[in-house]
Amino acid sequence: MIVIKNIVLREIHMPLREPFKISSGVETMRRILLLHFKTSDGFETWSECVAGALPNYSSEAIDTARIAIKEWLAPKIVGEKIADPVVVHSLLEQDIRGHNMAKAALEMAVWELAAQMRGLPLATVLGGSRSAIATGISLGIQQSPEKLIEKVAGALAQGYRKAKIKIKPGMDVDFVRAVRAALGDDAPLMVDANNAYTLGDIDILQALDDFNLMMIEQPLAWDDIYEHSVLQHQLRTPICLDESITNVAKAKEMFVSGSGKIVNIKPGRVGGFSQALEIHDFCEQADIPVWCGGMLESGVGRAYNVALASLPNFSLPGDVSPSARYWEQDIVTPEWTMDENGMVNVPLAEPGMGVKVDVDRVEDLTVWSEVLGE
Ligand code: OSB
Ligand code: MG
Repeated sequence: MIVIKNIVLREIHMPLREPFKISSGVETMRRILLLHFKTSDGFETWSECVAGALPNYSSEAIDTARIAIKEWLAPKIVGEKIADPVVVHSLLEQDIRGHNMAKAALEMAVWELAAQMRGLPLATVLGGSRSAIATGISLGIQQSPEKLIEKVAGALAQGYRKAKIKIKPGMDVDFVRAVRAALGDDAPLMVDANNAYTLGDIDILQALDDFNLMMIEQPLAWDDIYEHSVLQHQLRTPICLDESITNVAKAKEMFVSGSGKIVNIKPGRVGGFSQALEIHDFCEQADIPVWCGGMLESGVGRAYNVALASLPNFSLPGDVSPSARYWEQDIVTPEWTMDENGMVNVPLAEPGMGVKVDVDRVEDLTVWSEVLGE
């Protein structure tokens, strides 16, 4: 039985090593909502809410997540007897619509506590089967094709198994053509549009078909399934949905309507691990490959992503780059590292998420904090 005694909610500020630009905005300093949990029998854990500063990815943002967690979600679980982490998702869904990232920060922490209590690695409790994760890099929009070529070439030389190029209208076909020409036919490339196009842009999107991309991620509206099906039927390149897949029912809609052929699973976007596992299992039996996306997480959020990405149907490289790709210094020890073959190890040597939080560093980075519960 898990009983959460209290949660310390805090915001930390972590400067990114380089600005991260997507079609809907740029991030230079990551505002991160961190949660620290204590149970009635002395277990502790940390989790991260992956909402960004602005609601430009989903409708959530760090400020809405703070209110959702404090006012509506934490009160549903603090002090309650939780027999198993699988029940938390439905507890949080009860009468609260949306706020998936806020829900996930609570739900995933309960899985981590359960892993500690069972004496098992988090990855094992989730059903993971891999000891290392193939890793891709997500590259923000660059000023010029030359700059982008340099970034992609550098990343592939470091060992990354996939390079994801952010695109937007006017910075798409020419950029991708230049990278393909410079790096050759075999370079593992994909693009992510973060909703920057409409069906009216079919010519641009079909032009991308010439570059043998692994996939085109979320070209159309953030909450769309239908128009992606219209588009997929006119493209050879597989569409990968990210923003639109907010629960397992959306993955089923994608499958039956042919809106895409690949799913990017981010546990934050889908409300936590129980939905992430359901999506994983559905896609596995429907023969849809999945991979683990990222939200520029600190080492805490990354631990949850790495554990999830160890499941068998995560067959494509995930956006689970090592700490040094984002931060001068991460808030966990050991920091996340990647080997020269682009692999990040799944921590399997000890119970739980496998990294320790550097509490002094977190204190230094804290902007505000508050205690929920006793
Ligand atoms: O669309 O996958 C995305 C970051 C913030 C918001 C949306 C996205 C991303 C990324 C970053 O692509 C991936 C990473 O964490 O490395
Ligand atoms: Mg994306």
